[in-house]
Amino acid sequence: MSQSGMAGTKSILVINGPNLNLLGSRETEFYGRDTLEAINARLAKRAAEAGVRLATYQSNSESDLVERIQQARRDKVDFILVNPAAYTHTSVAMRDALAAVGIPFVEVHLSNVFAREPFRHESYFSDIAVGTVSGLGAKGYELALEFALQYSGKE
Ligand code: CA2
Repeated sequence: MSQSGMAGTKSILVINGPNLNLLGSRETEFYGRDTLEAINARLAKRAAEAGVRLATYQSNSESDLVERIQQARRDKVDFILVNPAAYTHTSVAMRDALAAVGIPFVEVHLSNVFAREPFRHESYFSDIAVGTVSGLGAKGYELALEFALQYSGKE
């Protein structure tokens, strides 16, 4: 169900967790060569084409990420794409924030977490997400955005 503030305008928030500000510089074998700025620019372009409001946010701080998720409810955000990064595997606080705001979300990972260390196989988010994308690189954000554009809550 859309909770859009401005009549008819869907609002989508993209949240990225710790160290994703370093994208494109190191560990390119896992995370690819795109910078976060480049990824966000592509998402913004697609959102503009679709007539949707899109905001992006990255933080290395768990508390700031929790605050931003809480803010999303006040902003009447309809859908969230979130890559919690390392907090995927540790953050009950981010999970609780997403559960509390009740905004549907897709969990996105650049790398295939299931092909990596066992500790990356556990997520505090997957069971409350609408779905997850893992291992498709930066394209995963774009595919998740396409899903969010079509999402009506009646799926
Ligand atoms: O595959 C993903 O998207 C991850 O969420 C990325 C996290 C990792 O802890 C998760 O298990 C899977 C790590 C993000 C670190 O990003 C960097 C980017 C460039 C250079 C170094 C780290």
